Amino acid sequence: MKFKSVCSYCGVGCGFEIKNRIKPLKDYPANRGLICKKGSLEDKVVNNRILKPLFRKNKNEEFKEISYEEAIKIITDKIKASTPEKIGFYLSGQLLNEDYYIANKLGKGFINTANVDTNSRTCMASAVVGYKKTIGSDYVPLTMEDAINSDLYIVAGGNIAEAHVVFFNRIKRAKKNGLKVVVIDPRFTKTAKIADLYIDINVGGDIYLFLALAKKFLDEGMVDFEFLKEKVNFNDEYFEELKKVDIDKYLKLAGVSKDKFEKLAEMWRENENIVGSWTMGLNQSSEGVEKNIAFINLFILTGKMFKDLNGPLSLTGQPNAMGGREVGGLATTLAVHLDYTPENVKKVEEFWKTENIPNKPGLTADEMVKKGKLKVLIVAHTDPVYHLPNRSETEKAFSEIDLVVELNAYKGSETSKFANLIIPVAPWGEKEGTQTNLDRLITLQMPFRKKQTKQDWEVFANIAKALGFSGFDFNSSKEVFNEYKEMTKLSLDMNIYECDYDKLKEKPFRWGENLKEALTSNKKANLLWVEKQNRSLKPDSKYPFLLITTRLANHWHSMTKTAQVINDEVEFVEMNEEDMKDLNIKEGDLVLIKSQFGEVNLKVKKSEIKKKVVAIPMHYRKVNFLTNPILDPVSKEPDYNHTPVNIRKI
Ligand SMILES: Nc1nc2c(c(=O)[nH]1)N[C@H]1C(S)=C(S)[C@@H](COP(=O)(O)OP(=O)(O)OC[C@H]3O[C@@H](n4cnc5c(=O)[nH]c(N)nc54)[C@H](O)[C@@H]3O)O[C@H]1N2
Ligand SMILES: Nc1nc2c(c(=O)[nH]1)N[C@H]1C(S)=C(S)[C@@H](COP(=O)(O)OP(=O)(O)OC[C@H]3O[C@@H](n4cnc5c(=O)[nH]c(N)nc54)[C@H](O)[C@@H]3O)O[C@H]1N2
Ligand code: SF4
Ligand SMILES: [Mo]
Repeated sequence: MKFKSVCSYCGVGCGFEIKNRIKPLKDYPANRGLICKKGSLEDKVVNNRILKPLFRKNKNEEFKEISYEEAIKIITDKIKASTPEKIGFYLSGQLLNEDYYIANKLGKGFINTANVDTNSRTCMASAVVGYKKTIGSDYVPLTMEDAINSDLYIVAGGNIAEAHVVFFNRIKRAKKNGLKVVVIDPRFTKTAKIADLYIDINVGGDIYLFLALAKKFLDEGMVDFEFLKEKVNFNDEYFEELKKVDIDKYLKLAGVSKDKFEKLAEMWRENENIVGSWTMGLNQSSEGVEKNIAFINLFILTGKMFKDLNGPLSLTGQPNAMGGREVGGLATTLAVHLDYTPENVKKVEEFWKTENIPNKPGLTADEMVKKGKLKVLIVAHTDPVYHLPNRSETEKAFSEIDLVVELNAYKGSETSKFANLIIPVAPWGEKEGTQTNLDRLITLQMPFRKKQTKQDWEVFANIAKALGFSGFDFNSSKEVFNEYKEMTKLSLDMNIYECDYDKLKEKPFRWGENLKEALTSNKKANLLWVEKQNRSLKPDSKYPFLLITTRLANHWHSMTKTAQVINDEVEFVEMNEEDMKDLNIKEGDLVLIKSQFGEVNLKVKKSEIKKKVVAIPMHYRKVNFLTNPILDPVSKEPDYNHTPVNIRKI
């Protein structure tokens, strides 16, 4: 028998047919018959499944197998003995919408804790704030197809060749039909190799470059004032500030040559349809929100917004990062794109038939773990001990939480070392439900193996029922989805209620197809002045290099599954040739990399990377022993790409 399903790795969301092996679907909008190596090996059986709940009272004891009922009782007893603000849910952009919906309903709606956040905080939070501030809603206003069919595609701080492989291959194909590509990155990445213009920016130089470009637009009459008058809220102050920008000075600070800058401006002038994308190079920063706004402003200023083939297309990384945002899985949202206002709280209470929903946002991921003084933390489909910055501090915080519960399908996460209770759940291939890819396409994962354990939402529903809450009696993922879609009627922008679950088996559903304007109160976008900030740590004589962390095409984050089927090396640090010479280092030499937070040893790999910048794959599980704890003050996204380090040959 043949099955249709969708890849559970990245945000591209490729459609598959599964018979004896995985085959990409030709008519699927996200991949049009293409697939990458990770996706094609996704059905390989990996042998590290967890199948029985494991418990230990103290974190230094051995785990013992217990029954599922006992596990649920341990959780509910502890929840009853705690106050809501001491309870946290740490969710993931890899959970399905149904899992997210039930966890959010249980946490915010019934346990009444606002501390329900997700690993998307470390990933897309800056883009969420950027979109909300500029276009009034966390709504990605265009699609991958727009980028493919545009004239000029700009990628700033993203490496689609490794992180969105199938999309990259479609962009590469589109180049044959005339698409021009610009890449802005401190590393000459695989994406940069196909670029018509590669801009080797300094780490953290983006805001300088974007402001210099905005000033150039003003100087050269490229600002579309008609569009601004009609579609944008702006004031003179923005232009007064912009006039003060000294282009030459800013380019120097950005590390960008005048030639490259002129070429970029010329390409912007000469191309009608322009799409710009960004990922972690802009988001994971202490000024992630400002970087997002400065980039989006370029499209607003030139009127390249709210029309086909134009605009700022943030690329989400995880398969359901968008769905998590839609359901309301971030601590800063209540549910279905509704923020915490008294009216929204009331609406949601009525919908869920509950009361006492908190009236303000909860703690965000890193804060919840490190400042929340939590008694209970439930972690699902993510590995925060591995992925949060400043690992020593993370470990200390985890060891102080009374009951750490981990829902995982596989053994051996870093978080499991600090868990008291591990509950097995069904992974991709065994479970069923929906996810939203990076361009609003709701897709359906279908099982093709026998389910061996419950899936995530069932565990959350069982906890809810054991606590005596009503509204959790669901028999299938479809029933959960149907309640969720009904709830989207409360949101102002999402027409997910029009999506039919059964039809998803044949065809995905794209919400928001007809939205072609800002979602602010007067339907106009906001042009906001932002400047370069001074929040990150700076290199000095003790720590003279800047560390950034990156991804590789064939591995997925902590490599739970990919390390079992793919051998690509992840234990290396990329360095520039001149820096290697200065330190008398050869390729393959072992070096000690030290930051003020920790140290690791790795082999050196020669790379075309900006001088005094080094890069380590984030798949290397110890990478966050090095990274700094600074967060963007608004999005609370970590500054993963800005840690001063020292390098010494050993
Ligand atoms: N194969 C694979 N694909 C994945 C993932 C995976 O684990 N493996 N994970 C998924 C997830 S969750 C995510 S979030 C995405 C991430 O997707 P990407 O963000 O594209 O992946 P990274 O490799 O982290 O790339 C960040 C890029 O930003 C550059 N950079 C660093 N600092 C700066 C800066 O200050 N300015 C600029 N302009 N650039 C900078 C880095 O050199 C790097 O090339 O990938 C998704 N896809
Ligand atoms: N230094 C540095 N740190 C980073 C980043 C970076 O670029 N640099 N990127 C950040 C970003 S963007 C992200 S998205 C995070 C990613 O970091 P994580 O989310 O921590 O990484 P994963 O390895 O994807 O973790 C997924 C976990 O879910 C488990 N799992 C698999 N299937 C299921 C299932 O069906 N149900 C459940 N409950 N569990 C399952 C897997 O075994 C694994 O333990 O890392 C962040 N941390
Ligand atoms: S590009 Fe992303 S969604 Fe597509 S097969 Fe590869 S990992 Fe899966
Ligand atoms: Mo991510």
